[in-house]
Amino acid sequence: MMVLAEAMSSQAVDFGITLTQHVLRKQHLHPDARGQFTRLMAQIGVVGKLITAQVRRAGLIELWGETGDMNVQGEHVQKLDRIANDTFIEVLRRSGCVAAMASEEEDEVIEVAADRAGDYIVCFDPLDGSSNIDVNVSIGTIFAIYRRTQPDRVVPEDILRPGREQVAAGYIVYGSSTALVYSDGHTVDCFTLDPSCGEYFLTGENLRMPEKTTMLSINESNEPYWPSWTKPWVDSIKARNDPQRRRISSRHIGSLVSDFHRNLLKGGVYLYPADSNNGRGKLRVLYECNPLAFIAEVAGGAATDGTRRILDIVPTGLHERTGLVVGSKTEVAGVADFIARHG
Ligand code: FBP
Repeated sequence: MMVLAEAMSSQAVDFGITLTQHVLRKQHLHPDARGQFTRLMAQIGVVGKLITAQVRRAGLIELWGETGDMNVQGEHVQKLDRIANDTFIEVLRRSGCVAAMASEEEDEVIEVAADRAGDYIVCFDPLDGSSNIDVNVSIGTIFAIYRRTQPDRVVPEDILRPGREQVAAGYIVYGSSTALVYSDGHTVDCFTLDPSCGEYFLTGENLRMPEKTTMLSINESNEPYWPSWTKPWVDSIKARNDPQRRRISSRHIGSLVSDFHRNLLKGGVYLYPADSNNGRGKLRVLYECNPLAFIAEVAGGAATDGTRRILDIVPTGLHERTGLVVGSKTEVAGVADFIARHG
């Protein structure tokens, strides 16, 4: 009887590694772990589920369109931007793991009341790819996690600090499925949400960014505004294609998180230079560039603004922007070298 039960149970319980189980089994890598990071990652998973539910039903429950407000970025706030932002804030506030947070949608830092505060600081872009929300193209959430620097109060240096101080970073893509990718600084791992049981299962472990670039991601309509080095560099990439063989193709989804995810899996370089139209760059250091640069580096890739390593930038403001080049190490080094030669 026991043998049958065992056989039955092993067949019945054949399932993958969940997000929480994975974070738990990696706790030994963090000697001072007390379980708060595990709880925080689980709560970020909850944010992903709650936003997935809204995104999937948006067209049915009139969640497309704008709220009529403008955010601190000077952008029209989409209804789903607002919902994703409020959801992230409320879940983190209740988690007991966070002392303060900064959001792309919020003017100021949000501090958590002392009786609910925890050890971590979280910076996030609640919904990246806003221009794609209403047209059913994949969008995402991006987050960066730091340890607070003071035990009893939050200081500006808890937020305005170089990205290399992140203890973890990740993103959630709301595409054909919901995928959560995060790195704790040791590996980059991908989880897919199983809507039938509401659990994230490990579907990609220790992801490595392919060295070979097969995809170019840049908005070429910005060419009139590009700095002098960008066009010759883009042409040099296209020149890799010849009559015998096409070695490189082009994709610009318009959702950084989705373009980055594809390039992480398939090999590619994403570029959004600071140009004469967006001045110091379009993308935000804290909410977009730092977390993706952290993941790229752990996966063997690199990220630069053309002259500086993204993770060494010390932001002076909550909504500081920068140019971004992220991709394989060789490709990013090639861009920096190209800029140095073409200025
Ligand atoms: P938000 O949607 O969070 O504002 O992000 C900026 C972004 O939409 C990126 O996701 C994307 O890569 C880029 O801007 C697209 O910009 P553009 O439409 O100028 O190509």
